[in-house]
Amino acid sequence: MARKPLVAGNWKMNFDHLEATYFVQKLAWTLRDAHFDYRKCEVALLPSFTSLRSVQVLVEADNLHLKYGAQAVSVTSQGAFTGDVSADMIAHLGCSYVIVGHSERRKYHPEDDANIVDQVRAVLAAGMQPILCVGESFEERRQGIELEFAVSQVHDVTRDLSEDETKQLIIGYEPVWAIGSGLVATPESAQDAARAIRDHIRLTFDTHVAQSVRIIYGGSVSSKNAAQLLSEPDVDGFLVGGASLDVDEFANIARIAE
Ligand code: G2H
Repeated sequence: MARKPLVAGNWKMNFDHLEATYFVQKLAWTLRDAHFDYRKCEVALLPSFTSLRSVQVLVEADNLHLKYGAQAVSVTSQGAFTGDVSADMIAHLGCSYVIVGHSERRKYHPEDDANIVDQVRAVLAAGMQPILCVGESFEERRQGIELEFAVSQVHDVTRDLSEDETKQLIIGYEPVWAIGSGLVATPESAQDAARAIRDHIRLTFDTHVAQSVRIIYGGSVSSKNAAQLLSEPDVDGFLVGGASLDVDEFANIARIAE
């Protein structure tokens, strides 16, 4: 089954809403001038909460084919949770995706496995797709347990999901040591991890579910390494951090995945 590649820009805590608006316009123009075919590759931006409404207005007003989403979500639907943003609030802004379990969230916020499962459920219930991030630290790689580690993080979530829910997952394999470091996984090791995750889903569910799930790579992706990574059969696109902050560089990565 052919899976449509996804190139998603994780802006992290960068760009205010004016900068986000400018970026979206410039990216849309750049891709239009390059005759980018959105039927061949999904392009998504994941701004801060404060920019989502501006991005929505622009995308709807100009009928852009860009998708967008949020970087985190509350596990509760409403109430006295100061500072939290619910999945419904995000969905009502036209979002398609929410990142769940990014290693920076796991590190700086109390997001344990149970909380991550609840986030995934909240995102799915609101009709969006979670981009579930998994991946080993340098220490796990040193011990040679990187595949088991990534698979166990996936298992912690999928064991509580139905087949239909699992099909909606996008899994971001992001080795922690590659995040923002300039060190990128070799295409072979990205493929090994993606294949191990896909095999696990196949064993837990079936081939159809396993072939439906998109597994994207994240960690120091750039236009210099994107083509090789994407030539691997189980790598279905990218979660791009630093390189997504430069319009031309991000557009180049999208064009490689087109
Ligand atoms: C990993 C990635 C984006 P970067 O966090 O999710 O960031 O491309 O800067 O390594």
